[in-house]
Amino acid sequence: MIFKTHTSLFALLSFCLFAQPALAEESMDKMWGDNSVASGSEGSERAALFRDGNYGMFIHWGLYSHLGGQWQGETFYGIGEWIKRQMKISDADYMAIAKDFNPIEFDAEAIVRTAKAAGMKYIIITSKHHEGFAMFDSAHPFNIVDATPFARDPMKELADACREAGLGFGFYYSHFQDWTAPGGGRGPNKNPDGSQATFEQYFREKCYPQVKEICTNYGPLSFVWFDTPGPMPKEFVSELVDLVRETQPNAMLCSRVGHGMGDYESLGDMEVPLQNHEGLWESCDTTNDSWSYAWYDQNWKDAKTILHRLVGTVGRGGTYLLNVGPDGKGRVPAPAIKYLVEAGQWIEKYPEVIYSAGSSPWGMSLPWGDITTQGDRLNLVVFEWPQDQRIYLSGLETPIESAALRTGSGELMPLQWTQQGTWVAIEGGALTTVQTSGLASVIELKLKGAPSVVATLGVHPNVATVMPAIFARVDGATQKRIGWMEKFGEWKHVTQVGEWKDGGTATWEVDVAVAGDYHLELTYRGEGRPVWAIETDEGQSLQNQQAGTSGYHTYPFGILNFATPGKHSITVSLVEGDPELTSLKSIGLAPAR
Ligand code: JFZ
Repeated sequence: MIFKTHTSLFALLSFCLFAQPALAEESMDKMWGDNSVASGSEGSERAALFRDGNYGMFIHWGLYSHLGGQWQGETFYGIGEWIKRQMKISDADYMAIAKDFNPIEFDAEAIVRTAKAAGMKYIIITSKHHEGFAMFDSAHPFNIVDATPFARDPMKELADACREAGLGFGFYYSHFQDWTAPGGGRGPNKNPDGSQATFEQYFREKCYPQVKEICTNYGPLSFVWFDTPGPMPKEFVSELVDLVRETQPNAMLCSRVGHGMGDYESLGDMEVPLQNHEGLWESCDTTNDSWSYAWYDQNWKDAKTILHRLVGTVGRGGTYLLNVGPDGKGRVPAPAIKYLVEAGQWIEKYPEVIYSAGSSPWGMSLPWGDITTQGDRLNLVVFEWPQDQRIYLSGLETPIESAALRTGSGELMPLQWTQQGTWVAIEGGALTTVQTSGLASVIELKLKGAPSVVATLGVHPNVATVMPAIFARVDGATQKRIGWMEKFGEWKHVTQVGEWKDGGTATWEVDVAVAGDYHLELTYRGEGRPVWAIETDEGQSLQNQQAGTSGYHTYPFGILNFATPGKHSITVSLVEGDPELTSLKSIGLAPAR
């Protein structure tokens, strides 16, 4: 997923400020600047932490944390660090907040302890976000040491604590957007003396000198995470890249530096991709909804959700960067710590599932969980045990050497497996509730050689299978990735099939383990009451009408029969309904009992 289009994220964000339809069909290439990466970093030494760690902590912390999503008694429910811009707080009012910012409870060592207990290998923190406030000691006066009663440099404290504990450390720096510095992206366009401010001026007077400060005053950095390059000219990005390379030869640059100059790709926020993705990449996510602290935001990902998203990201071939937002006193919210540590205790028992683990040969998640690899060994991570406690795998060509459930105390409980055509069923006979409860179980499958898999979509006989539109072959319709903000700054992305022409179809090639009846459901959005037709290669068909709603909704369409197991195709077409407004997100099949 490499976007070469130079339409900027900046442009997209502006678009979304003014038009916020629930489902704006914005293609991803408009959201990003050039999100490609320079090649050659993959095997490098500086990529080692990133490649093998697979899990890091992101921290959004700034003056906005003191507001916590509230200004003059009113709550802003979007991502908290955007409050200045979204609530149109004046520069003077905003800069004055610094006088009240006194995060006396900030405890760098406690944060490092949490990250370690969570199983994370590094921390990346906002040294300066779009608001323009430096959370470090800077020659520019709008900083935490000179402008607040706190008068400490928490970045120094955190950098030291990370080094002490053997964690990697890196800085986020908003290089284009600076809302309070004259000439900064979306900042004031006039200088205090009334003269015109330019981006070059902001770059020379603030951005470049500050990047030099973060790169020279805090010891070795593992990452410099620039963000939202917008329309920033290449010459400036090059200067920053050169500066980082000279001063921090071991720092990894994320693709959001712009102009294809990063070492690794940063994917769209808050998502685990559906398909395996090549190269070095990261998915950044939040423990709740907002990146920065927001007083109302209690939508925490629990330990199981954190693990599922982490294993899913590693299973797709990536690295998971998970954010916490300390409050105005410097405290990381207790629920975030609780769930991170719970997930960390699980990782401590099953480290090989995460660290230095490879992606799943199936190229996608599976209905019961996900898979990571260590050489010839597969880690089957079961998040939802089917009732019959059988785990099915389709298309595995490499013979199995052994199968065992890891008990978590280092013991292996042998499991049996049976081959049924292109499928393997793994079962324990009498797995107890204890063995199948907990956050997730790990089945270790040793293979007689490197895993070889025919990655067809498997229709599982004992658990519902959802098949997203990204896996469909589309003819006479448009398969497209769209993104929208659900709340301000909360990105959602879907690959859907829409713009149906007459006779247009979406077809899923599937491998059915067991012949029989399956409930078929469609997830789509639309208007009025669309009519859909579904047909299999065996001539089994369904046609039915359901409601069309503005958001994606799942509707049952009937029972579909497969007379024989094995390879089949399922073809969906829109029979009636607005061909432009009706879009299909996924189909699902659940065994009828
Ligand atoms: C940016 C910031 O604006 C935001 O405040 C936060 O720091 C986040 C981690 O990064 O927001 C983005 C950047 C890129 C996309 C979406 C939000 N994107 O391309 O989908």
